[in-house]
Amino acid sequence: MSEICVIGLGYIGLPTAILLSDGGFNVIGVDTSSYVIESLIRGRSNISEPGLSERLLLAIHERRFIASYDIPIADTYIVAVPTPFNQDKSADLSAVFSVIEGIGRVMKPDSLVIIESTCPIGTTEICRDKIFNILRERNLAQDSECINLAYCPERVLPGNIMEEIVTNDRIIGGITPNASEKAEQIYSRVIKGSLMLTNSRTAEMAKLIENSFRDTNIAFANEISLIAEEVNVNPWEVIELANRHPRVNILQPGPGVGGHCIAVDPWFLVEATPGISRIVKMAREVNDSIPKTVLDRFEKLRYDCLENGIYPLDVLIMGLTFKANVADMRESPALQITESIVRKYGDADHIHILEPNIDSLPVSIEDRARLTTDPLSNKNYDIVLILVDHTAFNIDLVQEIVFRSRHIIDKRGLIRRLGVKN
Ligand code: SAJ
Repeated sequence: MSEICVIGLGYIGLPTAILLSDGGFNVIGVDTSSYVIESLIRGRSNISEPGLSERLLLAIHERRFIASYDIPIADTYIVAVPTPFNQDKSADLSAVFSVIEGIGRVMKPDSLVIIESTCPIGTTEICRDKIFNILRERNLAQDSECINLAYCPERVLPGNIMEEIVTNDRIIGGITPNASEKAEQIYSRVIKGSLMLTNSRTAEMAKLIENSFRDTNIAFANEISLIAEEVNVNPWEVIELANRHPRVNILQPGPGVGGHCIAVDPWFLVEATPGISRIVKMAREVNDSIPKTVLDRFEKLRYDCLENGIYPLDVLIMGLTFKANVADMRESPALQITESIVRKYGDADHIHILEPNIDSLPVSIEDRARLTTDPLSNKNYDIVLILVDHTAFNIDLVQEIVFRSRHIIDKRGLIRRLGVKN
């Protein structure tokens, strides 16, 4: 039985490992985090994704999947470690390079290495050179053309990963045509979508432009919403009406763009071609500026309350995660906004947080805000911020909260979408 080692057991690596293990491969999952490995050894998933935990438990029970700290000798390696950005927005590839070097030290010369982590254009070629140098030192390679390395970006949507990981079309960018074909053989065993073969640079760029496309379009929606508010037009209504044009499809405005992908990846394009990627850069800047506009609005409403002798203010914040129906708070604009409010006005008796996807508040706000499971236990709220449109925020709940609130900042258009009377 062919052995696959998946390195980096996060939102992409773990679902990929389980997909491959269900597809008949023996899978060894590797991570450096003791929390991740210890959770997995006990059969518990370290990430929350619908449909994952049951399949994980079964794969561990049947020993089709095992978790380890060490990179083993394997037929295939899949790299799914994070590629964050540095303070100056340049890509931090230290995790990818360290894993590639670790693989190089143990791999067989004909092992296949696949990189799924989002990377700047040209990274796979650098990785090929690193692997080649190590294999040459080990007297296992004379020619870098023999190395089987491919870049195969993931494109699954958090919240629907277990479905999309099977059905999405995939890009396979081999460093050589032979490497592409080898990677295709692996993915074709478990993926129902089409597999499209190309070179590594094109595959790297395709991943970056997919997320930049979305970021740019969300930035447009956010800018439209700021214009609409300025000229006293409902942003959601105007976008809904414009979208009735047969060739217009504007995305939804929000409190900003979060998550570990869209808020990060466009910077890799900007870093590579700073003078040219002007729209990409500006979209990032527009989206990054939105939380501040929400805070400015909050300050105005707070001032209005104080003017009317209301103090202390009861504030309800609905949603902390980066988007609806996930527990992930990475780069979350909702969390960023909440942290600013708590930093300035934190008070565990008066800042109420409604976030049904978490059991405890992040450390940054835990002492000066309260996680509530029953927002209706409070009689009235002076300011309510709707920052995430979780399904749990249904019409009955939102209607009751609206009745009890003096001011509402609805950054998701939930009131209009649910048909709540305001
Ligand atoms: N958002 C809006 N308005 C919208 C859509 C999204 O404000 O109309 C916000 C969300 O609230 C969230 C952020 O954008 O804060 C990102 O959410 P998302 O659902 O658009 O995307 P992600 O980050 O969960 O996943 C993206 C996906 N990429 C694309 O849709 C092009 C996914 O397919 C990728 O696999 C993933 O990035 C990734 O890993 O790169």
